[in-house]
Amino acid sequence: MTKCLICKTSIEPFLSLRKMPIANGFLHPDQFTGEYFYDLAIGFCSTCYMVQLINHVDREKMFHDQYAFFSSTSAHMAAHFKAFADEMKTRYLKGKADPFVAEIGSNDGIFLQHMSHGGIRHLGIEPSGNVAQVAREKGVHTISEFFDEQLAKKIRAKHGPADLFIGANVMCHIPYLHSVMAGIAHLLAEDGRLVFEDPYLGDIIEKTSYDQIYDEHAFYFSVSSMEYLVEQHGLRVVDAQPQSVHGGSMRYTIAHKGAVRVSDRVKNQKKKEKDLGLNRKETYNRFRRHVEASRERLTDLLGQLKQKGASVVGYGATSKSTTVLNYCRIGPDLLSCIYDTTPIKIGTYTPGMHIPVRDYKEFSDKYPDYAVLFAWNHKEEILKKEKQFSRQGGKFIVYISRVRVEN
Ligand code: DWN
Ligand code: SAH
Repeated sequence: MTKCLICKTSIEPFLSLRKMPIANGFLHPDQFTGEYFYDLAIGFCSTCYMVQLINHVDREKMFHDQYAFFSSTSAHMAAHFKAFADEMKTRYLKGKADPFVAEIGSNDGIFLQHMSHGGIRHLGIEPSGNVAQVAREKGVHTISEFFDEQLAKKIRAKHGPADLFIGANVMCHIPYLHSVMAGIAHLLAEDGRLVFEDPYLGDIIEKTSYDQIYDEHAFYFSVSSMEYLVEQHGLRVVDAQPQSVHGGSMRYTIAHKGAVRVSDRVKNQKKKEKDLGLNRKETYNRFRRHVEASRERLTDLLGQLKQKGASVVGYGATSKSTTVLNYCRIGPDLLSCIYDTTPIKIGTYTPGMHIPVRDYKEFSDKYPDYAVLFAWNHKEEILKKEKQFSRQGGKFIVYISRVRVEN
């Protein structure tokens, strides 16, 4: 029996996605033998409503000096983080004498660069050494460590309380969330705010975006489960704002209990979650059936295209694609390669299924008939960039929310 990481009661597994490699474990042929695999499965806690992984991969296997995800590869995300930073400055930092901003999972400095350039005292906490170094080169103060309660104490002793504590697509990556929340409660100034965003469970269920399920994503948050967690640390969810990025995210604003009025949006969102059935086991069983149907449709479609002799590639070697490729058993026989912009991924092979990753600049050398859009969350940006592909008759295959060929 597996115990809930948040409330310690037992969790109910509802979907098993087979043996999986490390989602960002892009590799070279000499590393194929001995590649690491684990059982990817997810469960629901009917006590605190937290949806979570059943098995966890050691953090050092995922976050290290060769981490393959660089936040600034998307211009749309760069604009999102600029707007996020501007809003935070106006709302919470204006008029403060010498504010201090901390961010976990600060990656290549996509958010904190806007604090650094504004002369604001800041600290990035980013364990993946290579992306942290890129941030430092942009003038962003960064330490390469994993954040937890112990580190929070050290940071407060050195820098004083944080007026603002930020996290984007990182909180859901940390299985030891109680330590993280206890640390934040200790570090946050009395009138400080914790503001973070993560992929939203409601969107994952509604869109059948099962590809959000992989080793790095230990949790799939809702406002209801977040409330349960933070209240155990003297904190309160005071706002919840849906975001369109990463296929549908939620931005949570959290403060010390009693410090701030709770927005009506929190109550409204919790009502929506009940209506969506996020508190019921049946919802997750239905999700499993939708996932299985999606796999069948995608593999059928790719099988038919192969029979017809069509050329098919992938676009965007995302972490999410590792789940889809391995769960659906899609290999180089069905997809000849995947195009991507990330230098560290180019020339490698995808985890588990070993499809070659090529430079996106070569995509136009000889356009394929079809391209499976694994970076579906960046669809607008990619479609704009690849107008010529569509113009000369190429078609994108999208599998979220349903499998289809886009015309
Ligand atoms: O939570 C996480 C999110 C924030 O980022 C991490 N656990 C890991 C990572 O997940 P992902 O790999 O699924 O993220 P993206 O942003 O969907 O990845 C985009 C991929 O697509 C990158 O490899 C870059 C590539 N790309 C491209 O080839 N052309 C992206 C864009 C925008 C493009 O135009
Ligand atoms: N915030 C960025 C990066 C998200 S990827 C964005 O939204 O684009 C997740 C990042 O969290 C990785 O860079 C990883 O190294 C970092 N991370 C993982 N565990 C962490 C921990 N315990 N403390 C701080 N950062 C962590």
